[in-house]
Parts: sequence; C-alpha cells; structure tokens
Amino acid sequence: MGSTAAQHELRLHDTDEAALPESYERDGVVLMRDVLSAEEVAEVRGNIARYAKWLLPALPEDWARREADGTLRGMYFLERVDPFFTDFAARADLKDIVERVTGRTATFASMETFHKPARVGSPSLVHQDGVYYVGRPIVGVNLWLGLDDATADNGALKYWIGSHHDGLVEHGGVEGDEFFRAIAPHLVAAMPDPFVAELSSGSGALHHDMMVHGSDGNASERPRLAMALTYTLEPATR
Ligand SMILES: O=C(O)CCC(=O)C(=O)O
Repeated sequence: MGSTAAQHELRLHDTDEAALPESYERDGVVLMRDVLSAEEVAEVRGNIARYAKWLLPALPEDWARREADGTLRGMYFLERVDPFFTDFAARADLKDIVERVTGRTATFASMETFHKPARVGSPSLVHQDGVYYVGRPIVGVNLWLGLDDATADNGALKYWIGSHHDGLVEHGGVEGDEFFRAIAPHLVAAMPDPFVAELSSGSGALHHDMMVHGSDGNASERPRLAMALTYTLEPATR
C-alpha cells in the first residue's frame, strides 16, 4: 500500500500545471483548484436542484439513492435526459484536463451526484472504481468536482495515496445496496491513514480507477455536494 498521510501531503495544483501528469502517475490522484468558477458552481448547483425537483420524481427509482430518512443521497444518468447535463458531460475543457493529466484519449462514460446532506449524509464506503471494470477491457478515471467546500467534518474524500500501484483489493457486497461493492472494514482498518482531501468549492480531484478511496458520513451542519464524471481511457491496456 502507498505512503501514509503523515509521510505525504498532496499538493493542490492549478489546472494548467505541467507537474500534473507526474503527480497523477506517482500518487494516483491530483487535486486541482478552480476547475469550475464560482459562477459555474452556482449554475451546476441550480441545475441539480431543478433536476431533482422536476425530473427525478418521474424517473426510475434506481436513478437515485436516498439516505435512511429519505433525503437525496445521489443521482445517476442525468446526462441522458437533461440537456444541461448532456452539455456538461460533453465539456471539452473537462475532457482536456483528463487527457493532459493521463496522457490518454478520454471518452465520457457516466455522471453521478453525491449530496452528502448535513447531519444525515452517509459514508461512501472505501472502494476502488476499477472493481466495476473487472473482466472488461476498460481503464477508467474519475473527475470529482466539489460543489461545496469539503472538509474533514462534512465528509471530504479520503485517498490512500499510491494505492493504485498495488492492484485490486478484495471487495464484497454491501447490505442494502445491491450495486455497490466495498473493501471490508477489517481490511481498511489494516491500511495506513488516508489523506483527507479538503477542497474548496469548484476544486476537482482526478483519480485513477485503482485508487482506494471513500468518504466519511456528514454529521456537521454543512452539506457537501459534489459530482463526478467518469471517463474511459484509450488504449485499454488491462
Ligand atoms: O463524493 C464521495 O463521497 C464519493 C465519491 C466517489 O466515490 C467517487 O467519485 O468515486
């Protein structure tokens, strides 16, 4: 497993930094400030609220996940039915970031929101996105975009830096979520401390599909809204 948080502090890069590819290769994640401007964050937030209010009620139940009290936890497939998100998924500047950092041609694959509501937001159990690609000739990457300030107390992402070098860790099913797969708590407990990616709204984190990551629940009074775009990378080598 990779180095511990104590040994390693991730740098928050600017999106046009030449050092991004090297950091991504070494760490499995790069943190970037100002991927979205404050105006863009406000626009995305407004469209998420509009979509949740007017479209979601008529969409299949499994296009959203809810917290135990019914609060919205996350939404999938927004780009399939809503022109704002179709255009967002096709943004050339976001694809360009992915291609510059990874050095590979990227194709948009999917979009998801993570609402992490105040007080009731549940954890994202520790996992590697690559578990969903097993048996398929796909290499993927995930561009996470903060739409609120993310801090340790409202459920910022946690990364096990360098873990992408060590292949897939065993995952199991998760009670109450037939699709999600996570690394068993006793295996997580044996890992070194993660790096907590405290990021201001508009920042982004691009992580490798073998990066071990997750986030804690949100017991704070501040929500932690985010969205993620996944891309597949060519040529597939695994
Ligand atoms: O935002 C979160 O808490 C989880 C995000 C995540 O697991 C991902 O983007 O792959």
